[in-house]
Order: sequence, then C-alpha cells, then structure tokens
Amino acid sequence: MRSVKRSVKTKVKVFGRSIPVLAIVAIVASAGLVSAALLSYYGKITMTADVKQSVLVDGEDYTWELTDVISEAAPGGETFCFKHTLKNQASVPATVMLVTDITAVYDNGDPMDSEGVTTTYLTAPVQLKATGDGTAEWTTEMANSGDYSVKLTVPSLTDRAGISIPTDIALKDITDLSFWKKVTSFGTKGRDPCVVLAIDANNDGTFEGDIFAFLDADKPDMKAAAAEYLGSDAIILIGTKFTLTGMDSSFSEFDALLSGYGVHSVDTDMGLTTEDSLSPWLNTACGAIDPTDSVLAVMIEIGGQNRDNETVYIDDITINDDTYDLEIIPEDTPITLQPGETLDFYICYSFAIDIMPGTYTITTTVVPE
Ligand SMILES: [Ca+2]
Ligand SMILES: [Ca+2]
Ligand SMILES: [Ca+2]
Repeated sequence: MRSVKRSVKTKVKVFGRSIPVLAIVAIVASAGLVSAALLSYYGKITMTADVKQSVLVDGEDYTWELTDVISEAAPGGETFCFKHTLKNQASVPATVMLVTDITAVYDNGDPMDSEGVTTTYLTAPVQLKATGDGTAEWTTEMANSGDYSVKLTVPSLTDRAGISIPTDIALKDITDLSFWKKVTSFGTKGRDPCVVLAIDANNDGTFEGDIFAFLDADKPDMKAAAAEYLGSDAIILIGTKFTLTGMDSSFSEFDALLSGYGVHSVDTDMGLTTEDSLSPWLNTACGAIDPTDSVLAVMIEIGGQNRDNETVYIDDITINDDTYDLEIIPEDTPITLQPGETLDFYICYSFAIDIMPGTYTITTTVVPE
C-alpha cells in the first residue's frame, strides 16, 4: 500500500498521454483479475446485404397490395380474367404455389357460404361459356396436349357451350385457325364444333354482340336478328354442313380455313356455304365487314338445333402464331420459375348465374413452396 501511495505523484507516459502510475497499477491489477478466463472469440467479420425479394408479383414485392376490380354489380353467369406476372429475379430456380382464399358475407355483414364463385388460374385468357343446361369445363379426363382439355356438353337442342379467346387480328391477317377435337357422344344429331369470329365491324374497339343470343334467336329474318343481337358488329360462323356419322376414337385436327362459313351482320345474311375455303373470303369486303376489320375474339362452340346430347373435348387451339394448349395451373401445385423467368398468368373469376347476392372476397396468395 505504501508504494502505491508513493507512486501517486509520479507521472508516466503511455501512448503519448501522461497518466498517474496509480492508474497503471490499477490496469495491471485489472488484467490480473481476468487472466484465468478463456477467449470467447478470436475476431469478428460482419456482412450487411440489402436483400431484395426473389419472386415478384406484377413487378412488386410483398408490401404492395394488388387488386382485381370487377365493376359489374351483377356478374352472375359471367367470367372475368385479369392478367398478372410472376418474375424470378434470383440466379437459381424458385418454386411457388398459388393459394386461393374465398370469403363471402351477406349484405348485412353476416358470413355466408362462398359457393357460386370459382377461381381458375390460366396461362392464357381462355374463357368458358355455357347457356341452358350446357356445360364448359376444364378436365383431365382426356387431353391432346399436357394434362387438360376443355369439355363441352349440350344435353338438349336448346343448350350451348363454348370457349372464347380474346384476339386482335385483322380478318385479312388470319393465316392459321385450327383446333383439335374429340366428339365422344351425340344423340339424334351431332356435328363438329363451330368456330365463330367476333368482328368489330364498326371499328369502335369493342365487340358489342352476344354470340349465343344471336345463334339461338328465331331467324325468319337474319338481318333483324343481327341488328338485335350483334348491333353494328358482325360474326363469321365457320363449320360443316355435314352431320357426324360416328364418334371420334381419338383427337383430330379441325382446320377452320378449310371449312364452310356463314357471314352475319345487320346488312349481310349469308348462310353456311358448302365451299371449303374461308381464306379467299377473308380478303373480300362484304357490307359492313372489311378485310381490315379486327377479330376481337375467336369462339369454338357447340349447341343449337343441330346437336343434342353432344360431348366434345377441345384442345390446342391455333390462331396464327399462337397455340393455346388449354392447360390450367392447379391451385396448390408447385410452379418452378427458372432464373430470370417471367410467367404471365391469368386469374379468372366465374360467378354462377344463380349466385347469392353479397360481397365475395377472393384472395390469391403467391407462396414459396
Ligand atoms: Ca391441353
Ligand atoms: Ca364494335
Ligand atoms: Ca367495317
């Protein structure tokens, strides 16, 4: 103790700074206290990364809320499709799944069954339509490509069922128009499916016709029916005059450009021809229809007075350079995106014609597998 007291007045230089010797003693004493412990580490290396989300939905990360808006107050009987994209920004494959959640409440806020609304995930905006007791549905019962095809059925002569694909191609630019079909049943009458071109004859950018309503209309006067159900627009109906003589044992290709055709608008009433080539006609002006008019949808359909108890499977629809393989993305099924891959997909919401009024909320969540 004495030596410590004596040292208090002595100044020593350490690292260029003058400190009392007492402090040095204290430091030494302090080191002496921990000299028996073990090192907890030899060194530290720290990395900081600004991590971005690997898979983006519509180019956005999880913090964005994406919405599909159906503006119609009464969507019963209709299908609405919305385009979205998935993009894998990572340098390794990423696997995701689409998960659907549906809730429904009555107008008074009480919860109710969400029956009557279905959600389908597609890789192309293919819409299925049916009237009467007709049905149009995705099926794995048989397929020409992949796992799926579309099954159309019409139990009676007053039912219709079809597939509609939005397009925007001038009539004169149609170079390829075909599909694969397999008719597996028909009753007293059966025919191959028809192709219907929805033509924007008045060039306003929309097709204002109701194809099924026009085809089902009483037609003592086709031009009057066109005025009522097609407005200022037009259709070309492509098909065969010949009834089927038997079922198809396998899928076969139907080339619409090598088939008969009828043309209908407010100023044209041309019944199904027996000619077997639509191609030259696509470059011929006829009343309101010009070769430069746009085809805004291609429909493949069965129904009407020429078919009963008919069932047909449709697959692989080719419209010029695009072939629609009619595959859906099943819910809860892994989708693998390669590095840098962008996948367009469509969410289609279908509402039953007799759906209960209320508020339906459908949420699609893109989750890591
Ligand atoms: Ca298919
Ligand atoms: Ca139009
Ligand atoms: Ca026109």
